[in-house]
Amino acid sequence: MTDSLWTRMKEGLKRTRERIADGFEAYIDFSAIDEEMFEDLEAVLVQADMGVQTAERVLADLREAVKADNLQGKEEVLAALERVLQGVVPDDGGRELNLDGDPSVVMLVGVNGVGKTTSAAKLAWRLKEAGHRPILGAADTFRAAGIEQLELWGERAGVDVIRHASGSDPAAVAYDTINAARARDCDVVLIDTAGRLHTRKNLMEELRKMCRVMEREIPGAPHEGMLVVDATTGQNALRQAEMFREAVPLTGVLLTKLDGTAKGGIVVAIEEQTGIKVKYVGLGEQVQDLQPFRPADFVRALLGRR
Ligand SMILES: Nc1nc2c(ncn2[C@@H]2O[C@H](COP(=O)(O)OP(=O)(O)O)[C@@H](O)[C@H]2O)c(=O)[nH]1
Ligand SMILES: [Mg+2]
Repeated sequence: MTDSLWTRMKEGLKRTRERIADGFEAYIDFSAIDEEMFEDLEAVLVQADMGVQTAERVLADLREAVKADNLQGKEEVLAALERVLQGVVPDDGGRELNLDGDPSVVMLVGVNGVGKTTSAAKLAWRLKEAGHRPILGAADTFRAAGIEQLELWGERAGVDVIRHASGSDPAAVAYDTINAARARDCDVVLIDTAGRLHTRKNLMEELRKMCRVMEREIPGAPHEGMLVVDATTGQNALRQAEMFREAVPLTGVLLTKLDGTAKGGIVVAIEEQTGIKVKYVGLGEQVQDLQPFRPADFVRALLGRR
């Protein structure tokens, strides 16, 4: 199990790793540990979408480590870089879902197309595998196709989906899903939401209202406000975090489509700049392709080490 998670992570990060490793090969002269080397290293990290601000912090820490321990040569510098990155994306817990509620509510938010609906079902599948009794709420009522999509994925995951007609009030769907969870003895409520941004103000209002309705039913709900972001959009993810944060208390990030992008450095930027922990990563389109985020594996895979 562990090995297959590692293999998937490594496979998923292939393009990002190639960008970084090729960058190291092509642009960096490790024979002299000087300012030029540090600047080139920073440029490669920015290329992999770590963001300028985050790459600067990483390089500041790296400079210090190299100086303190008088490190020499490629191997020592890259080992130090690995340690620095692990400090930025720490393996210090806090990446588990908060399931303290009775039932617990996990709300998935994010802009259109990032992978909310599919990730809600993948998460439901994963929770079910772990012995939970999840239920899905189709609170993206904007399009009938969106509701049907969740129903289809719910079937794949073997998890019930609560739905209303398209166009109905998403808060009412959330309310009904909570009550269905109680009636059916489910312990985790997963709420899929809309993400259309051309009505941004309405969307944020709608999300706030859902939060109010759910909190009235279960104190502390939503227990998880999961921001779903698409890794291929790179730095845009940061703006999305700021935007959704105004409406929903965000407790975690679920980063989709890490497979097939060379922008995997965004994971580091998100954590460093928003302070929100990445809890899950999407590495493909199958129901099993959502993984808990394991930072040590991620950093190793990113740098192509071991
Ligand atoms: N390759 C890949 N595709 C994904 C991943 N997550 C979601 N998708 C695809 O992204 C598309 C949009 O997903 P959807 O859940 O409908 O997004 P929503 O609009 O946020 O609900 C679908 O085709 C998904 O299969 C992922 O981790 N990897
Ligand atoms: Mg959707």
